[in-house]
Amino acid sequence: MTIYFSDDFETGDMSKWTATEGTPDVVSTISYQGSYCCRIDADNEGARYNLGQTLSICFLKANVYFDNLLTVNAYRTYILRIGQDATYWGYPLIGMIYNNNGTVVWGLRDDYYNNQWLSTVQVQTHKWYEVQLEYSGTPALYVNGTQVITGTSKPPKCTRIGIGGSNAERITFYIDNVIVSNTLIASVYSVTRMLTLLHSSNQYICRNLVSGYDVGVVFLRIESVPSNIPFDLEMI
Ligand SMILES: [Ca+2]
Ligand SMILES: [Ca+2]
Repeated sequence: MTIYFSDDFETGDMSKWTATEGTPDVVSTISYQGSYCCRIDADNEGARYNLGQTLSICFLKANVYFDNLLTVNAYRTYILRIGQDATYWGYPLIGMIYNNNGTVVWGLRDDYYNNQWLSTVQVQTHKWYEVQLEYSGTPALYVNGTQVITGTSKPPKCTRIGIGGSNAERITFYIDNVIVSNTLIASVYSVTRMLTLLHSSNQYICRNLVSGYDVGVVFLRIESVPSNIPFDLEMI
């Protein structure tokens, strides 16, 4: 696995990003991990990072928390962006939330070809989500380790990633633990579920431990089942 970029915002600022857009701020009032995360609460607010290369495949993962949700039908808020930023917003592939006739759901949007695809998975306030956006032959969005929607088109190039963006209703949300990789990044939800199962049944052999990874049979010695993540697995 190659990690192209990560930010847990524990620097207390947005200094890891190539550029900020609007005025995203780093706050200590809430975080998924550590003391800090990024707060976005305005339209066209976020940040972007120049990968310094053109990728054919890319995965962008982050933890996201919503203070409030979209109340107006057909309004959308961008959370994660992958693509080219030749222009201001760069017509990226977007992981978003969308008000679909009163129900706020997770969705995927290709700004370049003006396509969008909506899942049926509802979004809730006041809980941390793990969201992952896949730029590949089949673009996809994953929420808490489960693929919720796929797309059929994508921007021609992947050179930059971003958080935030279009947010005309100006909802407030928080982002922590941004990571960009060349492979699907393991979901802590899959691992946590498996560890709980293993712990309760005292079984230490499992298949396909991590969603998206075909690891075959692995043997684990579980030192503990922590209430928070990340945690270490020791191969024996
Ligand atoms: Ca943090
Ligand atoms: Ca702001």
